[in-house]
Amino acid sequence: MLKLYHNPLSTNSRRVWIALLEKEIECELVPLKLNGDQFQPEFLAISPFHHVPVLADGDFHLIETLAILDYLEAKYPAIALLPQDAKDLAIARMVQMVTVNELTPALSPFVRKSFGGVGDPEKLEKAGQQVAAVLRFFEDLLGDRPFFGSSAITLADIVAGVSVPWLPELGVSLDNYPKLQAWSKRLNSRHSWQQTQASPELVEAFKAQMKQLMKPQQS
Ligand SMILES: N[C@@H](CCC(=O)N[C@@H](CS)C(=O)NCC(=O)O)C(=O)O
Repeated sequence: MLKLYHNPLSTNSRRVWIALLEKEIECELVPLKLNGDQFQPEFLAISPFHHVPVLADGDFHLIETLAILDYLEAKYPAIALLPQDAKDLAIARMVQMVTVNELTPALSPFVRKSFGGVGDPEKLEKAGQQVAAVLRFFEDLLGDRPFFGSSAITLADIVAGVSVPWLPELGVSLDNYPKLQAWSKRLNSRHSWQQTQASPELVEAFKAQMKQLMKPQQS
């Protein structure tokens, strides 16, 4: 059976976990606390950059979320999570890359602020503009279809769909993006999203830990 080394609060781990559930692939979950256990030699041997997720298929160990998703799609095609049409396939890949390369880095100041950190107004303003540009791009790209490049869920929805629906919690409103709002609702109601949602207790404990860590930087 496949093994997924993950952390319940890791967005990247969640993407792979959701894909496994959507594709109905059985998998053993191996949780890491990321409290230093990711630096243990046994884990570094399979994940040299000490990150989760790691997918183990027998002796084959795979890191990097997008590579893992591609592997699952190629090895388990029965429930397809990528469109066939050339343009739609490109849209699905584009959304994955824009999420990782444009949206995710711009979220850092918002995440920091939501954990009680002191937000640098200039950085927040710049990051806010970048997030808005991504949301406008995604809103237009979604068009009148329920999912990116498809009438059925794709890897693009999985990759963007653990970040965009989280934005209101970070203080970024989706009010100006009605299509993305409806799409977020659609995803949040899926079994795979609900099953992989971190418990409120876990989220609160993590926030408290982050606040503690950020204390010296605030004084
Ligand atoms: N590029 C990697 C990034 C993975 C990543 O940053 N994982 C975080 C959790 S979301 C992690 O393991 N952090 C702990 C650490 O780096 O020590 C991917 O897409 O899988």
